[in-house]
Amino acid sequence: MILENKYQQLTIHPERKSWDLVNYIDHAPSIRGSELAINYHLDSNIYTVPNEWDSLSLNRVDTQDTSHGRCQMMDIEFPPDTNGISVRLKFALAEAHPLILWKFAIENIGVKPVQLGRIYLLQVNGKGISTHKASEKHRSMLTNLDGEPTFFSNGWGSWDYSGIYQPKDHFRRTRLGPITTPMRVNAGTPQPKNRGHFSSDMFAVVGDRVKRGGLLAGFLSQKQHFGSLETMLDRQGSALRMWANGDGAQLRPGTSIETDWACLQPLDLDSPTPLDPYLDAVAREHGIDDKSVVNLKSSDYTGWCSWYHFYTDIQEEDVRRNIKKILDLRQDMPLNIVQIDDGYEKRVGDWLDIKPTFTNGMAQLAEEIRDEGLIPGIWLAPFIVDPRSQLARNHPDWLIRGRFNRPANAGYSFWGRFTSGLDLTHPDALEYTQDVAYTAAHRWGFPYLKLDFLYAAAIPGTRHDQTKSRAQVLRMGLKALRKAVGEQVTLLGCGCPLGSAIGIVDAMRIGPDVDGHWLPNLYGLQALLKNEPGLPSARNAIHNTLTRAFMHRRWWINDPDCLLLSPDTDLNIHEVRSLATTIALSGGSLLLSDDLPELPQERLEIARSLLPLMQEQPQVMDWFDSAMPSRIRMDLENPCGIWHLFAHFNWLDEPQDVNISMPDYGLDPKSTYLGREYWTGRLEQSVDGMFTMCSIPAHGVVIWAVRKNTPGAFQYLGSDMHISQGLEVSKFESDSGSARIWLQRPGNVDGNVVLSLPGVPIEARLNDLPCKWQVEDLPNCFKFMLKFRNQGLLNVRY
Ligand code: 9PG
Repeated sequence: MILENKYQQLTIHPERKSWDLVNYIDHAPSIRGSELAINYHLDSNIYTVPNEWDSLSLNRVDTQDTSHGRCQMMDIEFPPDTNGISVRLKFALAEAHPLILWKFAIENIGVKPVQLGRIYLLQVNGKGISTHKASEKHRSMLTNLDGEPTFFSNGWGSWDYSGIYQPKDHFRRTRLGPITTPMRVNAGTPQPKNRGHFSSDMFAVVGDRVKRGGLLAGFLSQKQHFGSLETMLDRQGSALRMWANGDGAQLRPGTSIETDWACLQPLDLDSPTPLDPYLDAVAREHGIDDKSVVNLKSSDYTGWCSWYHFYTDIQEEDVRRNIKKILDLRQDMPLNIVQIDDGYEKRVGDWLDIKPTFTNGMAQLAEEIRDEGLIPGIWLAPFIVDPRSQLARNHPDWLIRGRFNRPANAGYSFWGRFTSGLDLTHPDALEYTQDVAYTAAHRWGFPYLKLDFLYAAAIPGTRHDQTKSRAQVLRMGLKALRKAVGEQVTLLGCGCPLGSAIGIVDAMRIGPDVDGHWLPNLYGLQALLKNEPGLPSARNAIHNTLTRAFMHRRWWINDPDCLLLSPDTDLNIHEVRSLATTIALSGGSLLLSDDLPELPQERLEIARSLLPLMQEQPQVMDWFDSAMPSRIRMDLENPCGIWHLFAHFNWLDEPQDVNISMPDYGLDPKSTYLGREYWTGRLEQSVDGMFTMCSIPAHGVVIWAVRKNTPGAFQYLGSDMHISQGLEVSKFESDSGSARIWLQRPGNVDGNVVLSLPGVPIEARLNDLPCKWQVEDLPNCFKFMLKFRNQGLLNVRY
């Protein structure tokens, strides 16, 4: 039994009860002897299906049109086991994409309900996990990973560490146990302790850093189950397991369930966008065909958030002072959203009970914000409950239950208690969350909702409806919130298992909270916490912004969390610039979160230089090669031509001299390039495809605007007005002996632009007044000093 396209060949071996997958993409790992198994419980026994491979029946449908294009389909039916559990296995091999998809349909035609456990869709044991029948020849494993096997692990939720591991590494587990585990760990995903043993959620990539081939394994959605993956990396044969978590949900007689599609995609690690076939398939699976999913389509996704300066001490007056500052800054630095974060509510859970420090109530404040032409936004955590809330007291039956029928632990929060999760299968609890979201959006008037701590609906425990998996409950809850507020309201997911929200939210937090400390430093415990992967810190936030950059504009708008600019934090100026550069290059939202009236002008200028936003998806060059990626490329184009931004970060604790080498960013070293570095203004011409000896401070960054050198031509090389060093140009023209550049910036500008000219300037005028220039270090390069308001026309004769 074989399915084949130009990328892959799948062979099913009923006599071995396993299947093989050979990938034709160069050096991509292949799979030998993968087994399938569905575990379920009945009367405290564990059973495994399918096992009757001798009497399976094969229904082969040659090709079918699906949402993933034409697919070769194969349908295998296993006879029911003694308890009446019958299984169908469907394979679909896409003709136009390097994707093989498969899923189980499980039906209970028996007389007793069973509880589903792990549903293994892929299981090769490699060298590390020994099996009884493991003769060398039939050992099941991933092959072709004998160079430097590497694993990309995706964290479960918004805050959770995502990044690569090698055989010598340890998985980054939290050491804070029940305090934080429910918030950050999918209960179905193991947190391995041994070297070379790793896990992941929803999808993962295994690849060989030397051979440059890889294989993505994952699920196209998390509508039915949370998917988990586990590997043991070994040059001689790696293990990989992938399963859907049945969560012990009941499958009652006469009912059936289909898993989400499992998927394998071979890939070339050196392709600029290696994960695209998978990312696009996931988007299609959720009805996202248009790549811009956000509701804030016409305006920039910019604003201010109250959290990282005021925390829960926020008062109405603080919001008002910040609105006033936003209005004062409007001409120079337009911000759109005013988002009130946690702290206005009396207790988490009692969302309609507002603190007296919000004297006039939320509707009034929203109206004030709207009247100023700004977008009011508000934070809600509709699925988590503070046990001291009225909600918990009045409706104990709305809480997910754990051991001894006590409320299940949803993690410890700085609200000062272990929290609980709402049981969304209780119709009244679900209706309450819908009413809360509707009230915030439509009675109070906040068209932008930050929905936080969403994982709390998906913690393990007992619910009213015992037939639902945790993933089904969360998906249902998120859809109910979307339905309650309508399509026009912008939803930002946070603290959310990523897969559950695709196609529902407009934007998603993809990393831990930012913080005024470089490393986690909760309660001053830096020494203890510095390796905690998900705790608030600038480094942790930056890390995931880089490692999850590829999700941007495929599944939602990435939210890299806020930019902290204040000189009063523990971050030095280089760290602030690294944060600003990462956020700018994420292509996602930009929210400031300082007390704006207190910010010194030179720090505000940093934010100003990021506006308007560059909304492109960045390319993180070394996402599979460094645990903390350091090189980003973004390609830009406008009337001043085509150019690239190359960022290089120095994550070491001491300064570093680096060469910015064109091939490292995918450019041809044989051409010569002109580059201008944004933060220092340094100008360089490449020698042998390199800008050499670029010194970068500890935790700092350089960001070069790189343009192909066209000798004898008139060229724009950059400016100190915008981090892109080019998007400030709205029109550009030249003829023999003169050139004109139209510049567009909000407000008053006092800056400079650098040009390369075919000759020496004879005269330069800005908006018809004479302007000064200066010779730069590179031949034919000149810097023009400009002062204008909103628009500047620079006219140069040479
Ligand atoms: C408001 C904050 C902000 C922030 C969110 C989220 O482990 N914890 O106790 C924990 C607390 C806060 C937190 C994440 C984890 O942050 O990411 O932007 O909205 O809630 O309470």
